[in-house]
Amino acid sequence: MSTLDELRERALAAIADAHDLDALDQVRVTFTGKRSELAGVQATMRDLDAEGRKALGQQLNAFRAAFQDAFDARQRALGEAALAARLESERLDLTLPPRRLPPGRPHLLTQVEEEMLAVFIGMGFRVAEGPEAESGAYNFDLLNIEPDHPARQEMDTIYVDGYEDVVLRTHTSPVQARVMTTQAPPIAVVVPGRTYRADAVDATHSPVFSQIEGLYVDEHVTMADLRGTLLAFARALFGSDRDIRLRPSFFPFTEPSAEVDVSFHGPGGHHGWLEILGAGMVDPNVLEMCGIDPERYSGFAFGIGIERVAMLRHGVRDIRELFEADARFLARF
Ligand code: 2NL
Repeated sequence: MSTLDELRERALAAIADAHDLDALDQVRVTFTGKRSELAGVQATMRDLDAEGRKALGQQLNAFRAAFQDAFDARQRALGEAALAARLESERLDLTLPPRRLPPGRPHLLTQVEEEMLAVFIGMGFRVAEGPEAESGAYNFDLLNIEPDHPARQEMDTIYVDGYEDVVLRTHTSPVQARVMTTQAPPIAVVVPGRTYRADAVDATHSPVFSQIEGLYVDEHVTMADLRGTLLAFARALFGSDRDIRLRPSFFPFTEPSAEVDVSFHGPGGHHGWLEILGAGMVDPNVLEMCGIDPERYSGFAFGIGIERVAMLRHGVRDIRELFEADARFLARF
């Protein structure tokens, strides 16, 4: 009997000594498992008479009850301590001030592009986009640019190495050709995007530049529609006091074609005209090649260089500023 008392002393001491849940479980195995001293005491039962068994049985029950109470209390205490430690280690200080990052903004070219697109979207144009690597068919043939046209020579066009007939698009017009070959009029799209020419870099030239081209095809579209659309555009972008003028020009894909100037009034009564874009009535050949009946439909098209507009609007004197990513330059806009 005193064996069990002594065993209880040691068991309760071991429970009190267990400093985590794993150690506590180990105490349970050691003192009450199949090969424990308790199991040894229990095995002596069969050598006892009925009275002895009853007495030992009560002692054993008392031992188990005392062990279980101490075990449960210790388990609860260790569990609460573990949770408290975890909550403390994962504590977030919500009063810490945030790290302030200098706010970024879209690149000047993106700002100007979005501003121009918004004007055309407001007039009912939709935005279309397409690939920068194009076939000669879409970049040239469908646009009435003949195989021997100087623009197709390696001197002006960047050909993609290893392909028979793939170029970096020299304008965004191939996207309009894609729209015309897949959609029926009325068509009103503006196409923004990067374009490529084999140009040497200087203050006004870059081999990579961006355009917005526009195309409107429907029944009865005339030069008056072209003029009204471009006048509304020029006034939205440059100011409601502006006028535009159209000068005769030539593009392979429009007939007639025009260069479009916007008026300006500078300080000291200084005034004049600034060229901002090229435009014209879509050549009936182009409509026909793109699957649109030129007897029924007519259209106008225009092309605007985004860099040029950005430079005019913001007094940027060298196109290279727009590609160098100098943070001091970019922060000005
Ligand atoms: C310029 C001139 C222009 C077009 C682009 C065009 C597209 C199709 C059919 C007809 Cl699919 N025309 N585009 C027309 C006239 C001028 O761009 O100087 N851009 C900077």
